[in-house]
Amino acid sequence: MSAVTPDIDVLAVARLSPLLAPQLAAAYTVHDRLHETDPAAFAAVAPRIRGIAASGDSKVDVELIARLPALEIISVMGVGYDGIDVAAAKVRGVQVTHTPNVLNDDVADLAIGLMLCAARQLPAADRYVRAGQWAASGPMPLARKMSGARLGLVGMGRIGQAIAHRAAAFGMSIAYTARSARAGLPYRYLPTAKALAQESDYLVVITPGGAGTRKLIDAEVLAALGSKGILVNVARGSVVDEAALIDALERGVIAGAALDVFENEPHVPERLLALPHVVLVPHIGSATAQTRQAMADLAAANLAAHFAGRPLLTPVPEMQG
Ligand code: 8YV
Repeated sequence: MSAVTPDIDVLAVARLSPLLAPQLAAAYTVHDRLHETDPAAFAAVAPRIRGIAASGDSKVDVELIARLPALEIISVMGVGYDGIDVAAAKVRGVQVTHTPNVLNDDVADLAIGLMLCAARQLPAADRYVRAGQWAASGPMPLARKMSGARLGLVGMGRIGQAIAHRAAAFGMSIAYTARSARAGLPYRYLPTAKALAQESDYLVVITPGGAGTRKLIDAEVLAALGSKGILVNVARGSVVDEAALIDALERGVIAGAALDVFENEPHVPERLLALPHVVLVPHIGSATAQTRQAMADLAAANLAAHFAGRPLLTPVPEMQG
């Protein structure tokens, strides 16, 4: 635990995890979403704020950064930081940190779980038993086999590699797309999401969000995935054109989907809710007690390191070098 330095003011821009909030409260004066709840009080403390505590889905835009002249660091509890204007932070000399690696296993586990759920229709099977349909109507319709199928990964970073590693144990053939081929990996590289979808039974999205990947998975990619294909998204809702996805699911352009993330969380479109063969979970990729503890500790440790003048543990790549 870092030394108590209540003279340091930190703005929490997200509802902080209960695993992080006490750590920060013990070390700093924390202003909990004051910029949203009490603009007058925020205006009074804004000049003193030296740190921001954010989560993976927080927004920190150029306007907020401009209102915080003493800001030195933005610590994100999450690997994704697409909501943070890193360029604006950089211009101001504000550090940005995130929590990579500690959540790789959990997100990869969830991706495999969602593939199995969509392939074998596990949530629907559970509902079938509970509703008494097994006894009333006999066996369920047949599902789809996952082992040995073709997996296409959109994104081949640390989590993508963790998913591939697991998928290999299911005897899946593995291909991926990314901005460029990654040296030293035993997986086939395809230059576009469409080319990858064409050769995949399961298309798993695990690429960072942000402007560079917005609606990368569009109607054309979904058509290429085809009527036996299943889409899994454990990245960001912004990477998939949600309207095109709903349309593709309703019209049988693809077979199914399993989604951990959505365009406008926590709101999930009614039309998606109405589709029984779609598996929906509420952004739980990293949501285990063990991993959230590790993420909270790392987010707190980055702030502590900064304010103690030590090197940051996990600055975002744009801040390195
Ligand atoms: C959570 C995430 O949404 O790590 C990320 O990028 O999306 C998630 O782990 C969140 O950041 C938890 O604070």
